[in-house]
Amino acid sequence: DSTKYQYDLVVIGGGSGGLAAAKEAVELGAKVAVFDYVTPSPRGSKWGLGGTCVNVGCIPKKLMHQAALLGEAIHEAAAFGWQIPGEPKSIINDWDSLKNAVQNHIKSVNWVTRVELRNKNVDYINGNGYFKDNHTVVGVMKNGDEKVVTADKIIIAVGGRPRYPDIPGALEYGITSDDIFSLDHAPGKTLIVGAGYIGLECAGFLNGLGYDATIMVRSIVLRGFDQQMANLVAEEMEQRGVHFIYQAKPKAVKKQDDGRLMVHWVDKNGEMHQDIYDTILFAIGREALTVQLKPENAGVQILQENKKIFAENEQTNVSNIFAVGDVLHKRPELTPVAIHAGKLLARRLFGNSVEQMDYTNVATTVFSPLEYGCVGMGEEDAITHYGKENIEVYHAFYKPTEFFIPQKNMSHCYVKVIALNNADERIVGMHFIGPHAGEVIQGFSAAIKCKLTFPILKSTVGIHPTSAEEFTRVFITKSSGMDPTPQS
Ligand code: FAD
Ligand code: NA7
Repeated sequence: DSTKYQYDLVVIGGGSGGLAAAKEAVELGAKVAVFDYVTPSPRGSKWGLGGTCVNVGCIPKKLMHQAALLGEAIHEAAAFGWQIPGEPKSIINDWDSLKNAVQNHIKSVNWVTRVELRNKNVDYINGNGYFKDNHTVVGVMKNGDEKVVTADKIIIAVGGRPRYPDIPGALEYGITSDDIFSLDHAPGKTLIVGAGYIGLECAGFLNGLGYDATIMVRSIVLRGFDQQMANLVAEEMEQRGVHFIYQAKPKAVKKQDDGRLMVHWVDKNGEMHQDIYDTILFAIGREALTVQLKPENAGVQILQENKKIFAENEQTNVSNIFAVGDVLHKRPELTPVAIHAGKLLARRLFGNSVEQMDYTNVATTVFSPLEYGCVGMGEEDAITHYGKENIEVYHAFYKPTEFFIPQKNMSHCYVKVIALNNADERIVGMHFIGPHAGEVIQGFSAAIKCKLTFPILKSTVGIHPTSAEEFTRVFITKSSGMDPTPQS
């Protein structure tokens, strides 16, 4: 009997997934409350409603990436005949303007989100939620007061926060992606620890903005992604001036008298090294915020290994408690994934829908200086899954038209299509390195959902002159051993 509870649905976490579920549920007639609370980073950074993506993720990241691309474009413009008055100053001289512009945009999004919740009659509670039992959530407000609410159904959408390594000085002197976009001073010479996509993206835009950026790689670059593509992305970054320290782990961070940071690290032979940086940014992965929820009070199980929640069809082991977004075990940590799963879940809970979230073939893009977009399997995964003899890999390096006049490096512009070599030649992976990779790969991900085959791709007429059309032109197979570099 749902009438015995104050709410039909309480959502803990007002980020991408939680807000999507809450908004969809009220549209379907449910009475809904959302708890959202941001615990300040060890460095003291805090932000408003809307979660990681809006405040410290996708949005500020894309804006800083764009700032870096514009710096590149100013220099290219001269080659096309633009008269640039004086030498353009780099952002090094004016980090504040960039940071303020980005933060002002974020604040406007926070505001719009709040108004939207009010207009839709979602009760927003700015409290840190935890379970009292499987129908009761307590929110600890900023002043320490507790607000207790009961609900028929509860969705956990608390996302995660950056991890720090357990080494002296890391917490004290290091920053993470939670701090970089609102840093009150220019980052200067920066060491980025971690070579996942967040590490690469941060290093990429910092280098593009004119800062000295170094990435410390523990093992490989972009684990989980196609490794040929990952290495091309890293090579391009290296050519643009990003430094890489491979097979190394930080051991200690110490603050010097002049305020700069001395970082000690160990290489694969066990030898110690050190260097001085202005900023050290850890991008070594994220930890789900589930322990703070006191899940044991509700009987919700979390995995020991990574504190994530295993939830078949977003339902936890407790039948009235659900989970979406980054807290889910083995699901892509991406905003549109959290949003889509949240919406579909709300429709199943309150709208008689039976549609389940499909987590396969979700496209993604790494916003490295030369972007990398992909959908489906990487080459290694395709080989593991289907066997090398059952796939065909088509590939080509290509030359974007707009790269010629400014004589930009095109040696890493590359496309790869992985198809089965059986009768229908279904495509199981598409990979693209080049400008606007996200824009390029999005449409192809719809085609893959429609079970795109290699013959259909070949019969697709390209749009000239674009980089995306290179996908319709690939014909060289890796197995043929033919040279994939353009002959003209
Ligand atoms: P979140 O958006 O993290 O929201 C969770 C919310 O719950 C937060 O506001 C949190 O403070 C709050 N909360 C936590 N615990 C409690 C509690 N106990 N009580 C109340 N509130 C609580 N994804 C992309 O798709 N594209 C990108 O380009 C991209 N770039 C990224 C760049 C960076 C630097 C980072 C860090 C992430 C990026 N992501 C990107 C990932 C994306 O941000 C996440 O996948 C997405 O935000 C997950 O949504 P969520 O709803 O699971 O959690
Ligand atoms: P990822 O993708 O989990 O990458 C973490 C990176 O940090 C990866 O290169 C790791 O190397 C490295 N790592 C992990 N632990 C350490 C320690 N202790 N020391 C040095 N290096 C380490 O995390 P991101 O932060 O980039 O992104 C997290 C998610 O958020 C991501 O999936 C996005 O979807 C959004 P490894 O390969 O393990 O050797």
